[in-house]
Amino acid sequence: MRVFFNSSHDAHDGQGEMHHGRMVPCFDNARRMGLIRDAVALAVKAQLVDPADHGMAPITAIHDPAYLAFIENAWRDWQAAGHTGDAFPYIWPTAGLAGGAPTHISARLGQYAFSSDTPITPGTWKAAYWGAQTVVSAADAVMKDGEAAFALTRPPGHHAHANRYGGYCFLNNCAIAAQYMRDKGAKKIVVLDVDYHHGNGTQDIFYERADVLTVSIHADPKDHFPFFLGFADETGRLDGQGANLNIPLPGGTDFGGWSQAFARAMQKILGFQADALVVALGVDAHEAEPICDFKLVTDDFNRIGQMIGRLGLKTLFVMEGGYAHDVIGQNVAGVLGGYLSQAKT
Ligand code: Q9C
Ligand code: ZN
Repeated sequence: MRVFFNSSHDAHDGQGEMHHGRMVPCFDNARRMGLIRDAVALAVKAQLVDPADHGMAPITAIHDPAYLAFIENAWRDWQAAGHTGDAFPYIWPTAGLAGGAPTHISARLGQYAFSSDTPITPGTWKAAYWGAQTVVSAADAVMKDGEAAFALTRPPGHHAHANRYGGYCFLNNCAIAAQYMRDKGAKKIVVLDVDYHHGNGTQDIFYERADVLTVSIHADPKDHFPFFLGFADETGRLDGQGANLNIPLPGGTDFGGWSQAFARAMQKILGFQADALVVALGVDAHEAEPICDFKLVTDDFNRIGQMIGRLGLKTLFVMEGGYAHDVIGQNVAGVLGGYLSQAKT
């Protein structure tokens, strides 16, 4: 399988994040990528491909210009304010406290961040920009010959909205890829999100559109991140009514519960008759994951790959979460290997 690799990923290098009241090393760290790359190289005869530069157009097709300008310049502005550590927000515009148009970097961090777990570092924009180029390059390859590809990148993307960052995500790579595929002639796209966390950004970006079906299987937001989106009654709006499916699952879910959810997702996806599939490939549903509480084991990820292969769609895999260094490589390789064992092309 072609594996498009974001070799600029390590430019995003957070020193730490607040976790249960303490600063801890960032869960989204550079080591993840090498571990996944090496495991995938062994398991699925990966051909590593460098991304081409498709410029800003595929990114501005999804994200607001003012938001992009903010992310691109945030580190410079933070440094100009005299700060040397990673940039984090500490105040947010909330109901009753949202007046004016403040220009200070701390106000704008709160304006554009929806969570406080996501550092901005000197190379964040470079890593995120090349991450988007990595998924666009992979999407381009899939559209050209119909064969599957894997975009191996960090930072992840599925939590990012058109104008908000958080949950370790800045640019919504899956949304950028889906829109790019639309622009290259695919009429209907499915984004299937198997990351442990709800794909809030992807849902929001396509919520009023009928041409992109968003499906997410995830930990119930009533007690899991991102808390404020991802409930079962969110089914789309206006033209997009019926084109969003959330399947929230309780803590402790094992493959029995997860695969029942997938069966529901599969019915919805097959009924939609899409031209292509984008998989938001997080592997953080594994039992060893540090910030998650599902109970999948490594063999289950191969089964997930097989089930995705049986959907019979042109498929682009995009890396999302997965933080347990001992198992993420095997789990990603398992999905891709399972897919290849079932896919027609
Ligand atoms: N220290 C993805 O898996 N972090 N993002 C909460 C706070 C939010 C995970 C922990 C988890 C986001 C792509
Ligand atoms: Zn996740």
